[in-house]
Amino acid sequence: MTMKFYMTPGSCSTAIHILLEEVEAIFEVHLVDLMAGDNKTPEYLQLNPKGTIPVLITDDNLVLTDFQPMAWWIARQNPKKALLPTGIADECRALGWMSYAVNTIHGQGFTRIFTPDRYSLPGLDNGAGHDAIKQQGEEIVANAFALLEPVLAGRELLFDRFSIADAALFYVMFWADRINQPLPESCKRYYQTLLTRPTVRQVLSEEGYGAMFR
Ligand SMILES: N[C@@H](CCC(=O)N[C@@H](CS)C(=O)NCC(=O)O)C(=O)O
Repeated sequence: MTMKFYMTPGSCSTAIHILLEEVEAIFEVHLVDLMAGDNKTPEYLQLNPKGTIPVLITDDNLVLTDFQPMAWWIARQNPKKALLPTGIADECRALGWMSYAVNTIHGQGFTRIFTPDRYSLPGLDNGAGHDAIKQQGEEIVANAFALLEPVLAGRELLFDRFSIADAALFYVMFWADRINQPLPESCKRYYQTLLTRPTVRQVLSEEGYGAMFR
């Protein structure tokens, strides 16, 4: 069975798309239009009751519905592509940074910036309330990048080779770039280096961001 990949261009699924290209996977793309509510249809919720993208159905019919196990599966399934650093200590560090990107930078920061309505409280669900929630999100993101700044200083990648953690940090930096949230110097240089990676260019071009490279 061919793998099926449920994704939305320019979302967190972009990083999984990059990892699938890194391992030269063969997969069928199923576009999910979040704005149109494709992720809330009964058919989609049967596939992923969480109503989120990405979803990956593997060639042996395993349904993966969360970013981190999906990235882990892709890396573990393709050991020759070495998408994890060497040694258990660095593997754990990679999981730690991936988790920080997905849970903190995305889950706490960008979710407030992109969907402040989710955090509204009675009496706060007006424009000013949403602006305050977005500002809180921007602060969470800015603090996270400030924390990463010394980690990335003088480095092209988090470890000695491209890993699932770099893919996760890439998508949150890509979002910062899209909304013009400034990245500190080392984060910016790291992000710009990732943008030169062939799989990153290919995926962004396929997802409609080719103009970034012209
Ligand atoms: N924790 C989830 C996060 C995925 C997620 O939040 N995806 C967003 C798009 S980047 C989504 O599906 N949003 C739609 C929704 O939550 O209704 C994961 O690990 O996959």
